[in-house]
Amino acid sequence: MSKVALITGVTGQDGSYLAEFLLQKGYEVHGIKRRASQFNTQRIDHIYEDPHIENQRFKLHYGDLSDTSNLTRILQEVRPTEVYNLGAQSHVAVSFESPEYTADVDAIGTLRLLEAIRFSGMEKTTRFYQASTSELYGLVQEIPQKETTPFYPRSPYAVAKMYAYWITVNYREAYGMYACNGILFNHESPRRGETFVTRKITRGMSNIAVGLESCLYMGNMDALRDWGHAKDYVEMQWLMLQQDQPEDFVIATGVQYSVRQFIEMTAAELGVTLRWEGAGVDEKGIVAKVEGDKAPALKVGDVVVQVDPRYFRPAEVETLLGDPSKAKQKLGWTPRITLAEMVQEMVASDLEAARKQALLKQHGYSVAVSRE
Ligand code: NDP
Ligand code: GDR
Repeated sequence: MSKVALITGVTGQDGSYLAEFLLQKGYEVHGIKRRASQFNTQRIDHIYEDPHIENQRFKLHYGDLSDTSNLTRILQEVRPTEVYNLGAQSHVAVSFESPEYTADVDAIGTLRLLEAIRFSGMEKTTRFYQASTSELYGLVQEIPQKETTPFYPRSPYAVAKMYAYWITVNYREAYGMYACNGILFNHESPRRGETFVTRKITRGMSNIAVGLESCLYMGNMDALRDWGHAKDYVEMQWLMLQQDQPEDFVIATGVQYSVRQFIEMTAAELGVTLRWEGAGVDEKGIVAKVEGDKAPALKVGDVVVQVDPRYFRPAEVETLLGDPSKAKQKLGWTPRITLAEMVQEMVASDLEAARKQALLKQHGYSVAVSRE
C-alpha cells in the first residue's frame, strides 16, 4: 500500500524538513497551511508542485487546528496512513500573551485531530505523531530528563502541550490507536523562526557584523538548553511511526549549553571576540563589548549585546538536558550534526542574507530589520 502522510504545521521549520524527508522516501505528502494575508510558504517553496501536473506528490490544503470540520474533511479526503501533528503556536514567550489561543490550538487542536481520525473510522489504520516537548519538564524534577521524569510545565504553551501529550496517550490506550509522543528537546536550523533565541542570535549578530544593526537585546542568557538540528530530529519523528508498538521517546543530544555560550559561538564564527562586563541578580547590567574583530562594521569597545528585561519570561525554564538512551537503543538514534556545525550553517545563511540587505541599503533601498 502506498504511504500517504498528512502534516499539520507543514510551513514551519520541522514541517518543511519532514515534508522533504518523506518525499525522498517515496510518500505522497499532504500539508495543512493557514490562510494568511501574505505568502507563508517560503520554507517549502523549493518542493512546491504545481497542482496542474500529473502524479502530484506534494499537496497543500488550507486548514487550521481550530477548525474541526475542516480537519475532518481533509482527513476523509486524504485518508493518510500517517499523521504528523506539528502545527502549534510554538513560542513560549508569546503563549503568556495569548494563553487562550495557545490552549485552543496546541491542546484542543490535538484533540480535534485525534477525534477527526476516530470519527472517520481510521483509528486502526492511521498512525499518529504528536509533537511533544521538553518544555513539559519545565521546573525540572530530575537531571537529565527521560521518558519517566515527572512533568512540571512552566508556561501556557507547556500546559497546553501537556494536555496534548496525555490525550495522545489516552487515545492509544482507549482506542488502540498507534499514537506516539516525541518529546523533542530544542532543535534549530537556518529555517528556525527568527524570534527563537538561536536564530535571533545568528541573525542579529550577522546584521551587526555588516552594520545593519548595532546591538542585540537579550533576555535570560544563563538559560541552559540541549540544542540539536531539526533535520536530524524529523527523521526520528518518522522512525517513531515505523515501530511494531507505539511508544513515547525523548529525542535530545545529551549535551547542554547556555544562551551566552551560543552567543559566543556565533560571535567566534563571525570572527568577533567578545568581552563580558557587568553583573547583577537581574543581569540588567551585563553587556558584551567587542574585544577583537574581523568584521569591518565593528570596532573594539562597541557594545553589541545588552540585556533587556522585556525578554525575561514570567516563569522561566532555566535548564533542560535530555537523556536519549531509549531512542538510542530502540530507534538507533545518533545525531549527525553537531552544535558547532549547526552554528556554522546558521551563521553562513544569515550572513548571506545580511550582506544582500546591506547591498540594497548601500544602493539607497530601504531595508527593514525587525527585531523581537
Ligand atoms: P514553527 O513555529 O516553526 O511551526 C509551527 C507551524 O504550525 C507553522 O506551520 C504554523 O503555521 C503552524 N500553525 C500555527 N498555528 C496553527 C493553527 N492554528 N492551525 C494550523 N497550523 C498552525 O515550529 P517548529 O517547526 O519549530 O515545531 C514544530 C512542532 O514541534 C510544534 O508543535 C512545536 O511546538 C513542537 N516542538 C518544537 C521544538 C523545537 O525546538 N523546534 C521542540 C519540541 C517541540 P504558519 O507558518 O502559518 O505560522
Ligand atoms: P524555548 O526556546 O522557550 O526553549 O522553546 P527559545 O529559543 O524561545 O528560548 C530558549 C531560552 O532562551 C532564553 N532567551 C531568549 N529567548 C528568546 N526567544 N528571545 C530572547 O531574546 C531570549 N533571551 C534569552 C529563553 O528565556 C529560554 O530560556 C522552544 C520552542 O521551539 C518550543 O516550541 C519547544 O517546545 C521548545 O523549544 C523545546
